[in-house]
Amino acid sequence: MMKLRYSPASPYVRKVSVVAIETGLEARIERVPTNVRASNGAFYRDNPLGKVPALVTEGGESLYDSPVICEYLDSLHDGLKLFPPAGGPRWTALRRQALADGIMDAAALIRMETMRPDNEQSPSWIAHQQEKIGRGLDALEDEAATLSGTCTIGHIAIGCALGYVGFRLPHFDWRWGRLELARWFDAFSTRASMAATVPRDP
Ligand SMILES: N[C@@H](CCC(=O)N[C@@H](CS)C(=O)NCC(=O)O)C(=O)O
Repeated sequence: MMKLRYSPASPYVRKVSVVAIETGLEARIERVPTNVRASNGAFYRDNPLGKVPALVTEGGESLYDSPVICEYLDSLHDGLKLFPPAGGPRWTALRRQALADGIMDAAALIRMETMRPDNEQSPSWIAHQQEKIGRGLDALEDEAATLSGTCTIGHIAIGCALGYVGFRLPHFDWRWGRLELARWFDAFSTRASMAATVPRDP
C-alpha cells in the first residue's frame, strides 16, 4: 500500500485524490489524516517541508509536492495518461497545472492572512494576491473554449483551483464575467472523481 498524508480541505490533496480515482489506484492508497499545524516527527520525515500532500510509495520513498505525486501515480497505470507524454499537449497541460496551482497558492495565502487577528492583516497584500487570482481566472476564461477534450492534469488542477476559490473565497464570486469557464467547471464537476472529492471543513 502507498500512504497519502492529507488534510480534508486542501486543493493540492484534492488533485492527488482525483488523479488516484481517475487512474484506478485509489484502493492501493492508505489515507493518513495529518494536522499540518501539529509538530510531528514522522510527518516531517515524510515531508521536511511539513506540507500535505505527501505520498510514501510502496517502495518506501517519500514524494512531494502535488505535481510530483500526480505524475508518479500517472506512471503506475496503463490507461490514457493524464500527463501527455511529449510535445505541445504536454507543455499545455503542465502550464495549466502551474496556473491552477498558482491560483490555489494565492487563495491559500489569502485564507491564512484573513485568519490572523484584524490588526495583523495587510489589506494591500490581500489585494495583491486577489489580483493574481483575478488575472489567472481571466486567462482561463480566455482559453475555456479549448478545455473540451481529453482530461489532463491541467484540467484536474483547474477544476480543483476553481472548487477551492468557490469554497474559501465565496465573496470573490469568480463566476462573474467568466461564463465559459463556469460552464466548463459545472460540466467537469460532474465527473465521479470530482464529485467524490468536494472540499469540506474538517
Ligand atoms: N506546492 C505544494 C503546496 C502544498 C501546500 O501548501 N499544502 C498546504 C495545505 S493546503 C500545507 O500543507 N500547508 C502547511 C504549511 O505550509 O505549513 C503542493 O502542490 O503540494
